[in-house]
Amino acid sequence: MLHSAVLNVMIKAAHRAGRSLKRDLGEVEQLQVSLKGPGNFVTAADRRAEEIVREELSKARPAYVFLGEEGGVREGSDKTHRWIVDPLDGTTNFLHGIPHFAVSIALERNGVIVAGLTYNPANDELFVAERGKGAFLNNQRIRVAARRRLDDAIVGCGLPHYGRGDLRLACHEIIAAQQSFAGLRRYGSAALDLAWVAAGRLDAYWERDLSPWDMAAGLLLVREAGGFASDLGGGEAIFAKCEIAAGNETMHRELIRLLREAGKQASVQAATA
Ligand code: 2AM
Ligand code: CA
Repeated sequence: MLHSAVLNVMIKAAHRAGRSLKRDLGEVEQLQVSLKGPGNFVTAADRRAEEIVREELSKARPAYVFLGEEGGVREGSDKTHRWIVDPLDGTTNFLHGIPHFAVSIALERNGVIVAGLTYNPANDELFVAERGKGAFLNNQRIRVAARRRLDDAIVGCGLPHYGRGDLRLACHEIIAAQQSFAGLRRYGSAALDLAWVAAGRLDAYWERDLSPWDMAAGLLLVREAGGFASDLGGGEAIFAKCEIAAGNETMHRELIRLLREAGKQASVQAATA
C-alpha cells in the first residue's frame, strides 16, 4: 500500500517512540522487584516518548498545533491542522510490565480526523488509516468482523478507574453484556481496543471517561475498516461526552440498545435504594 507523506511522518515518529518505550519496558520489568517500584520511571518514559513524537512531527510539519496527553496543547501558526497524540496508551499495563500498550497519533484537519495510527511496540503491530483509503495492519487491509450473532461475539470494555466513574452503572452494563455476548474482555488500552475492533478481533467495544488522544486514531481506524462508532447514546458527541461505542453495524446497534437498557435499570435501582 502507498502511504501519504504525512502518514509516513507519523509512522516514523511512532517507530522511534516505540523503540524508546520497548527499551524502557525492559527497565520496568527490573523495577517490579524493587520496593520503590517503577512509578517515577514510567512517568519519565511516557514524557520521553511524547517528546520524541513531538520532535519528529514538528520537524516535518512545524506549523501544526500539537495536543499531547503529557504536555497539553502547543500552539502552532496553522490552526487548521492539529496532531492528537497519546505517547503511551495503556500506562497501567506498561507499569506492570504487561506488553499491551501503544503509541497513538491522529491528524485532524479542520476538525476532521484524516489520518491515524496505533502502534504496539511490544509485538510490532502497526494499525494505520487514512480518510477514504481504508485501514491496515502491518500493510494488510483490515475489516471489522462480519459476525452478526451476539452469542458469538467477544466484546471489549473499560471499567471505572480507581476512585472515579460510576461503578453501579458499570456493574449493570457488565451484567447485561455478559448475558448477551459470548465473552467480555478488559485489556486496558482504549487505542488498541479500537484498533482490534477495526481488525475484527473484538466484535465491539465501549468505554467512558476517555480523552481525545485515547480515541482519535481508533475512531478513524474503525470507520475506515467499515465499522460504526458513536457516543454511548448512538450520537456523534464522542469527544464532547468522552465516551465511545464501536463495532460492525449490528454489534454497534445492539451494544447501544443494551447499554441504554442497563442505564435504565441502574437508575431504577438507584431511585429505590
Ligand atoms: P492511559 O493508559 O493513556 O492513561 C483504560 O481503561 C484506558 O483508559 C486507557 O486507554 C487509558 O489511557 C485510559 N484512561 C483515561 N483516564 C485514565 C485514568 N485516570 N486511569 C487509567 N486509565 C485512564
Ligand atoms: Ca491514553
